[in-house]
Amino acid sequence: MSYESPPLMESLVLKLHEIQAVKFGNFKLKSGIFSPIYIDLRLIVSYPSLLTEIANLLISSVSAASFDILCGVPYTALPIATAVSVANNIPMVMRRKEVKDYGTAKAIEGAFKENQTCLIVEDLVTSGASVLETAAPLKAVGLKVTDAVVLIDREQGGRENLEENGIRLHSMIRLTEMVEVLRRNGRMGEEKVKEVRAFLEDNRRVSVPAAAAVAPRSVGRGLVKVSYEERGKMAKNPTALKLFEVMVKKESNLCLAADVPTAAELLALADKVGPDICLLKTHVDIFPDFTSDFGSKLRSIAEKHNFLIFEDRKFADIGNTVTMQYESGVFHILDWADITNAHIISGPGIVDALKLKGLPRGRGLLLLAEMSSSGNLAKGDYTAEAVKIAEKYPDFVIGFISVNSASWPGGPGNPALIHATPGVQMVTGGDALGQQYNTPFSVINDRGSDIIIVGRGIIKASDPAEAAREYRLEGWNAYLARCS
Ligand code: 5BU
Repeated sequence: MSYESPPLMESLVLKLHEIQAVKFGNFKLKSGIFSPIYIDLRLIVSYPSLLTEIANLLISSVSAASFDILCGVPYTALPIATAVSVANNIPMVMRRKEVKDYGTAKAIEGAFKENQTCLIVEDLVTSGASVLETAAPLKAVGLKVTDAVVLIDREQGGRENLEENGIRLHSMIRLTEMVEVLRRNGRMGEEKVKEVRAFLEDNRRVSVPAAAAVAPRSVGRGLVKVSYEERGKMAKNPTALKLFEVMVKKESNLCLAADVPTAAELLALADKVGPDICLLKTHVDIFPDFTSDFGSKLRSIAEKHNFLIFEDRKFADIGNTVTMQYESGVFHILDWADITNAHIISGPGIVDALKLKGLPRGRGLLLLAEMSSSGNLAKGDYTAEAVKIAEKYPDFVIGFISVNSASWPGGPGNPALIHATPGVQMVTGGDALGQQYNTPFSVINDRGSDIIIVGRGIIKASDPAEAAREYRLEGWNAYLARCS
C-alpha cells in the first residue's frame, strides 16, 4: 500500500470537490447500503488536466515491473486506465460489460498473451465487487491478476475482500482522509463530518454480492459440496455415472450448445472443442443437411474425445406419442443421444414412456425444472413437481435443467442428480429474444448447478476452441471453490 504526499492528495481532493464530484445526501450504493456521501468520478472526463493528474498519481503507486498490461473497470475507470496507458506506453485491454451475440463475442478485448499480469485500474472501491467482476473474465482468459490500483478507497471492506481473493489493493486516497481535508478547508460542516464518520464506523465491512466473488467465501447454503466423483458412485443410471466420470477425468463441467447452422458444421465444431467438454448438446431438427448417418458420425467424435451427447428435444406430449418421437421419425434420437430431456407439463406418463425405450439402452433423462428465458412459467409448484417426479425414477431421470437450484426449498436436493444450466456467458446480460445470461462462476457457485451449458459464448467466438477452454476453466474453478 502506498499513499502520495499529503499536499498533492489535498489539492486533488479539493479539485474533486470543486468540480462537484463529491456529493452529500442519501445515496444507494451498488452494495445496497445507503451512504451520506457519494463520489461521482464520471465527471472527470470533462476535466482533462485533472484526469492526467489522477492517472499520474495512480501509476506512481505501483512498480511497473509487476505487471504487463492494464484493464480499467468499466465504465468510470476506462478513461483513467486509457490516460495511464497512453502516458506511460503500457498496453491495455478492455472488459466488456455485456457480451454481444454478434461479432467476436469476446468478454476481454485487446491483444494479450496467456500468463501476462494485468493490473486492474478502478476509480473507487467500496466492497471490491466491481474489481472482482473484472478480475473473473481476465483470469478466465489466462491472465494473472494480483494487484488493483484505486483512486479512492471508501474503507468499507474492499481491501479485505480483495485480499481474500488474492488481489492487493493500492489506494491513493482513503475516504476518512478525504473527509478530513474537506473539513480542514471549510468544505464540510462539523455535523456532516460527524455523520459521515459515524456511517463509515457502522459500515466497516460491506460484503461482496455473491455473484461477484471469486473465492469459496461466497458459497451459499443450498449448495452440494460432495465431489462429482462421489456423486457418480451414488448415481443409479449408467449414463449419469459415465457423465460424472467424464467430468472428473477431463476436469470439465462444460456442455457445448452446438447450435450451428448445419450438421456438417456441428461435426467439425465437435471435433475442435471435444477435448474441453463433458457434454455436447444438439438441436438436431435445425439442420437442413441432416442425414441418417449423423448420429454414428457424432458418436465416433464423442468416443474420440470422451464426451456424451445430449439432444435437447424437450419432449412434451403424452406418453404414447413421445415413444415414437424418441425412437423413430427422421432423427432416431434414441439411437445416438445418451441423454435427452422432457417437460413435465403432460404429467409423469412422459417419463414412463421415455424410460420404456431409453432405459434398456442405458440412456438418461433430464427434467425441465426451470428455464433460462425471461417470463418462463417453470417455477414454484411446477419446479417442485419436477423434483418429486425425478425422485420416483432414480434409474432413469439423471437430473434437471435448472437455473436457481440453490434457492429451491431444500436446495438442489439428492446429490446423485445432475443440474445443468443454460443461459451462461462470461458476463451477465441477455439477448433480444428473452434469453438471460449468468456467469459460469455464479451458475456453479451461487446457483447450485453442476454443468454450464454454453452456446453463443463459444460458437460465436473468433476461436471457439480457445473460448471453450476458457469456459471449462471458469466452470471447473467455480466447482473447486464450491467443494473446498
Ligand atoms: P446460448 O447461445 O448460450 O444462449 O444457447 C443456449 C442453449 O440452451 C440453446 O440451445 C437453448 O435452446 C438451450 N436452452 C436455453 O437456453 N434455456 C433453457 O431454459 C433450455 C435450453 Br431448457
